[in-house]
Amino acid sequence: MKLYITAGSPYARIARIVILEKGLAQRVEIILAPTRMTDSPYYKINPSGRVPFLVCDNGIALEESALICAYMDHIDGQPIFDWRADADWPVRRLEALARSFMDGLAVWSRELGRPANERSPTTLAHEAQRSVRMADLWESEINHSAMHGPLNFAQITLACALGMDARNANFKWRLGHPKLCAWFDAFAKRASFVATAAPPRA
Ligand SMILES: N[C@@H](CCC(=O)N[C@@H](CS)C(=O)NCC(=O)O)C(=O)O
Repeated sequence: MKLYITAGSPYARIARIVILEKGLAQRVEIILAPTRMTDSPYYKINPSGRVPFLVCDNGIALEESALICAYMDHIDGQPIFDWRADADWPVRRLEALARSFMDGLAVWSRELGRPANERSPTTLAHEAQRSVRMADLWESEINHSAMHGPLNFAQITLACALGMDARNANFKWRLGHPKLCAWFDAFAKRASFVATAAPPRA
């Protein structure tokens, strides 16, 4: 299988963590995709131009980190991240909250990636304020048992969202959030998280 990524994509990071946690590193080739440019050769592989993008051995190609992760989780017939329908609504709620956090941070990050004179001050301010509200919310959610039990997508997604501070100096989520800091610092020791760290923004 081939997984197309960019080094800084938090969505691709989720998929890369799942590969490592599932011991699939030998089966998945990681390929850096040139995104957000005119006429990238990558558009011939994935017309949407987005990452992560998984090309499976049977030729089927998948977009969307959640779908890619579910596919990889099932590939050995022993899923470890599967939901148990009735019992797992709380985890799915938390995962959605973490993804919502990440989605806002990704918009902020995309805006920062534009030339300074093309950035929208309105968007920058809106996403900065959203990130403060979401960090406050997570400070009150982080003691939920699902965030401390066996690894799940809520934990991985939240850690990848918080880790986006490495490329955005204005995302100062640690301030006033001691419980979130303690949770993240413990999670950040995982080998799969360390191995997938994004390089600082160029
Ligand atoms: N909902 C998608 C989001 C993927 C996404 O937004 N990826 C960004 C990188 S973080 C991307 O590929 N951007 C390139 C582009 O927009 O052309 C997922 O979960 O996989």
